[in-house]
Amino acid sequence: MGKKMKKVALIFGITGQDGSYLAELLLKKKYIIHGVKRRSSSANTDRIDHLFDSVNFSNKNFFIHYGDISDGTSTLNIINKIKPDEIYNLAAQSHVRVSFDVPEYTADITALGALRILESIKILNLRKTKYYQASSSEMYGLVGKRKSLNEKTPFHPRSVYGVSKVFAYHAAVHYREAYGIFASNGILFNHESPRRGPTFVTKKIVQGLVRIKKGLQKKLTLGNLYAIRDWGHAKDYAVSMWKILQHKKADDWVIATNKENTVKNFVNLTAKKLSLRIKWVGKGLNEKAINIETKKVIIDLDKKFLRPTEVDFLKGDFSKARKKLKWKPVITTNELIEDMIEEEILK
Ligand code: NAP
Ligand code: F7E
Repeated sequence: MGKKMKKVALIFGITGQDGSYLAELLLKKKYIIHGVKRRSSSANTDRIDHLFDSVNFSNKNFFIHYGDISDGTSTLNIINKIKPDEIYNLAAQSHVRVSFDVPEYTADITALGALRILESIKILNLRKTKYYQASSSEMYGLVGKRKSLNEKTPFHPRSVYGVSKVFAYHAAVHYREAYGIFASNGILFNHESPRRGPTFVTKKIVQGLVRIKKGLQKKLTLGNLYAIRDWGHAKDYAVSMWKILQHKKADDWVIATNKENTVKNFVNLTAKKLSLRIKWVGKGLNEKAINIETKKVIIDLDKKFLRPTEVDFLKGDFSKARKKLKWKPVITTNELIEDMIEEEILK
């Protein structure tokens, strides 16, 4: 009997928040990992530098390749060279607000990028390669009733980011139905971590309030305080991605915590953990938070952080994943905030 072959995974978007947690998880599971990094003028491997030799771009089980999912030839060549067991497509222009400014670019990367990977699997006739699509709760968009959303809830996206994710979702379903490719969608609700990009609201709040506490910043400026989100921890959600591809058949899965919080609640919870006593005053765009001790305004609002169309409410019902994948979130919102604060304080 020969030695059991190690599984090979190819991760598009390995330099992002989720890519880094997924890479850590798969290395622990003894995978050989290939990651695709796009060329940038300054370093973009901060989140994965601890996993490989950044000079030679590799270690024994971890290899980085230059590539870009806007480039169909490079995408096809990488997939052909590696012929992975599993492909995780986490690459995207992932910022909703930014998608209003760069819609065509967002669609090229977030929608057509997914198509390019699926088409490569088809052209190369990789019958055994499984495909994971990073789908998003932003696909739901405008929700009628404020109830938990599941795999059967219809989509009504509110941004080109959301529209692009709906395209990529349906592309995965289509390649599954038309060509028998094992293509699954993880419909992930918001998930955060110390590695979250600085312009997403949770990181912006934690970073801002920690800096205010340290006396390094005077004020934090936000947009809509009343949007409701279901925030989980990216580390838990990386586990779900892997489980989705280990399931016996390709399918679509909601991954969430089924808990809701407004942006304002997230601010209040973070301020409390930092022992910053705040009081909210004013209405609409004039709403502000005052530091009770110093009497200074430490949070105000600016309309530049509002979106032409907002997604007011997102909360996910992950019963299907709980039952069939035996997945559930482990890290609570409070622990998530503590984890984010801890990392920020050490900076
Ligand atoms: P992220 O931190 O923004 O990471 C996105 C990754 O995509 C980065 O590695 C980025 O590279 C890469 N990328 C961007 N354009 C690319 C291109 N043209 N070619 C190749 N790679 C490219 O996002 P994340 O939070 O980890 O999310 C991972 C995926 O899940 C994304 O598809 C996102 O849309 C989706 N999603 C996220 C959430 C969430 O709450 N985090 C929820 C649902 C779905 P650089 O490092 O060079 O920028
Ligand atoms: O906004 C409000 C904002 O940018 C959350 C991405 O990972 O999750 C993420 O998209 C809420 C929105 O995330 C500010 O209007 C208020 O209602 O952190 P965010 P998002 O748009 O929910 C989904 C699931 C993804 O798939 C995406 O890739 O917070 N908000 N004030 C603000 N948002 C930002 N960014 N900045 C503010 O100042």
